[in-house]
Amino acid sequence: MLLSRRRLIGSLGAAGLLSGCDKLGENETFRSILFKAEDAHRYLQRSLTDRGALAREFAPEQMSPVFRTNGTNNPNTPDYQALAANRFADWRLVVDGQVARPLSLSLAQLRSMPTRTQITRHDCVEGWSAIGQWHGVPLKLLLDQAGMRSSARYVVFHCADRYGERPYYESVDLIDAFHPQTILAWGMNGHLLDIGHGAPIRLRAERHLGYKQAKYVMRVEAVDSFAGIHGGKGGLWEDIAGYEWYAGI
Ligand SMILES: Nc1nc2c(c(=O)[nH]1)N[C@H]1C(S)=C(S)[C@@H](COP(=O)(O)O)O[C@H]1N2
Ligand SMILES: [Mo]
Repeated sequence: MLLSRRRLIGSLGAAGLLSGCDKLGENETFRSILFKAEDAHRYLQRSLTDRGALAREFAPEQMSPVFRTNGTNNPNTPDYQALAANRFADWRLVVDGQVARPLSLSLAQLRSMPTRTQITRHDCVEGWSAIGQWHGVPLKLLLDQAGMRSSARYVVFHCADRYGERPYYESVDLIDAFHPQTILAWGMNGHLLDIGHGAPIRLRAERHLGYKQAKYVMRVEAVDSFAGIHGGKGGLWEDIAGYEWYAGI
């Protein structure tokens, strides 16, 4: 957002400078500056008002040769280790909360649903980025199948890994839950998701920073508020480290 505000000032400044200068409007250099300002302004409008806009997608040759892992890279609970030892054949994703029809889906069932593939850039607040390809089922399809109730306001992701007593958890609002690039990814870079990156499934909410991209998702819960979710701020880092719940980029 800081960057966006700077862009706003920049683009308003440029537009203001040019608006009174009719003759300059015929000058090629000035015309190109004007158009750049317009582009910046359009971008800004989107980032401020169009929450449904798509995150940038990249070409295969732009994928990072190395995509590092961060946070948990192998949940150390006996339950998770048992699921992993059996290649997640016994794993089930639960979709519940404010839904008419709670779901319990196997990895095979998730993989047989319509798949979206997208190459996007992951931005971690700790100061690194990587471009990777993700394969997964749009979250919208699961919420529709479960019959999400109109009382739902947020979708919470409960993960297998623990930070002390708590699991990792994150959440998004319904705009992001239904965003076309919000998927539960079971694959990465053309293969099944590995444990380091969140097997068997992890969230990709591409308009958000890295800590929103919950790995090792076990349960998707539709809620009307965060009151009953741990510290009440909608995510582990929000509750214990003061991170912003809205991590839009
Ligand atoms: N379950 C879980 N999800 C998580 C984390 C974590 O520790 N546990 N770390 C987050 C952070 S801060 C980042 S940057 C990304 C890292 O994803 P990667 O390991 O695939 O690079 O996962 C996010 N999702
Ligand atoms: Mo991160």
